[in-house]
Amino acid sequence: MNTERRGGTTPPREGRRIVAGSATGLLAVGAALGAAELVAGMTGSVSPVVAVGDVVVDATPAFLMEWAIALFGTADKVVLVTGITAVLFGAGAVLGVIALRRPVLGYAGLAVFALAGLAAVLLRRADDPWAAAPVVAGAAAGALALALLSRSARTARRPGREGRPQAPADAETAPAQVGSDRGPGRRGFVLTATGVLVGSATAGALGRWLPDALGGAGARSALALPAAAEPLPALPSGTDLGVPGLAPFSTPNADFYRIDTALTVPRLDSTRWRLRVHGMVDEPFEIDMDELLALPLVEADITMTCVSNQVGGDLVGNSRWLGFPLADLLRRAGVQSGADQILSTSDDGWTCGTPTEVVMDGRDALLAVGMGGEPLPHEHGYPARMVVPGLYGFVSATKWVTDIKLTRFADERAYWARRDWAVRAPIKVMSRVDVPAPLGRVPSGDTVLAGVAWAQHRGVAAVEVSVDDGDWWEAELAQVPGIDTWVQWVAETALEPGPHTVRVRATDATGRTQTSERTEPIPDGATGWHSIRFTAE
Ligand SMILES: Nc1nc2c(c(=O)[nH]1)N[C@H]1C(S)=C(S)[C@@H](COP(=O)(O)O)O[C@H]1N2
Ligand SMILES: [Mo]
Repeated sequence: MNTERRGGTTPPREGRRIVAGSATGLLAVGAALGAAELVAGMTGSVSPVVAVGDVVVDATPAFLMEWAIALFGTADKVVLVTGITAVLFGAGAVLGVIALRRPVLGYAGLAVFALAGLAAVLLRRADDPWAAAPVVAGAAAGALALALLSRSARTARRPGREGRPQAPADAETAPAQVGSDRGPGRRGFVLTATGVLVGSATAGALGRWLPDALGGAGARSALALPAAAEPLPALPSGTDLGVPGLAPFSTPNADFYRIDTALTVPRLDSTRWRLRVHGMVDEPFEIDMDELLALPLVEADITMTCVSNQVGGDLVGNSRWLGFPLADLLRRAGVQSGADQILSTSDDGWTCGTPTEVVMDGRDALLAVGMGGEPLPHEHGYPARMVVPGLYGFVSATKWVTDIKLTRFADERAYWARRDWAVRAPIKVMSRVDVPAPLGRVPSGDTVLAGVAWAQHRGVAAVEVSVDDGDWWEAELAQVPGIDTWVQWVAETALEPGPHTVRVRATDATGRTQTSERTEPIPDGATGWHSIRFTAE
């Protein structure tokens, strides 16, 4: 029952007002966010928190961005979204306390945040008729929660008025209620609060998973990919040496690295997806998913690499992609002369500039819909993305792509090019040691060294290894289906017990050997030899 204490141990009135008020404010913010997520999920429009985050990212100077990325790595998005949410909850707590005395100020505060959210979503998605819906729903839910909770909190704080029984005659219970402003009133508040909390959490979770769970026509689970018009043969045997610890030749979708600026993974609906091809073209057009899937699709084995990959890093992965040749799509539009840049834009506003000549030179540049035998995972661009063999992802691999504009490099700069990264960025020849693991322990005697090497669209001609600064010798290369993928390499050597170092370098098919000079990823990709230390015992 009531755990009322008396006299000096009762918190002062002011303290209770602060507790009830801040709880009210926190819960009202929760209700607003939950409702906004639910409506965003149902209407397929952008979440206001994400939209505000995008605005913050866009407004952040490059040096601060780099600092944040250096500090938080790929968790930078989580940090930003958490930060925005924390600011909202902090402001909510303060407003909740104020609102207990001056309700109008509480609603005014809510309105200010709603307007900021509205500005952010409209900035991001002026063309989406549903853009404002999540903010409106969030503001309504927030106001309702604020009204319910502050009424309940005020009731709880007013003994002898609404919701409080008159001091009962029963001597047993009377002491517990003398001077108390709790009892049923407080219970009412706790009940209301619990209801609001559960409701908001449920709404938020539903908003995130509803579209997929419902499995509507546009959900990823409902998308049936056609077979390629000319399917590729199975991978040649011997592409995967099966050495334990060595990256598999085909990266499973679930293990494929993920790099993007999206604050939360965009979850698009394929029935609402459209790609617009326009700019310096003779015949601009739009294509939807039904039309795209009706075209003769092709398959290609392509290894993607992120320019941010450090020497020895794992921001690289290989898959069999299904899609339509980008060059054919552009030919349909009729590219005008001088349009040297393909400026592609994702649903969430990220932009990417790709040299037109590279896409048109006959390589398997794709508008991809499938990856590893499945529709693209949401994380990797569902329902459609670009993949261009030989170019780092930031200048070629737009996920959730909805707009392709033919333009000139001299006229427009894409997202990373505006932030001091290169404009043209072919993938550099690179090799990595996977086995032994860094600082690993292996049995002495005959030892297996293994790894991967890549030089997409040129091909890897040779991989050399050197142990303990000794002579370079050539590793054995596994099979590859073409020049656009990485290749596994393996080398065997006899080792004395003790500490050892192995280093590796690759040479591409144009005769260019990986340089020993160590450079950072910015602006156009890291260079240097990968070496690892290990112990034979
Ligand atoms: N929409 C969008 N597409 C994007 C990016 C992005 O930030 N947003 N990042 C690019 C970068 S830098 C890389 S390396 C690849 C990574 O693709 P993945 O996450 O499927 O591995 O996506 C590219 N496509
Ligand atoms: Mo990247």
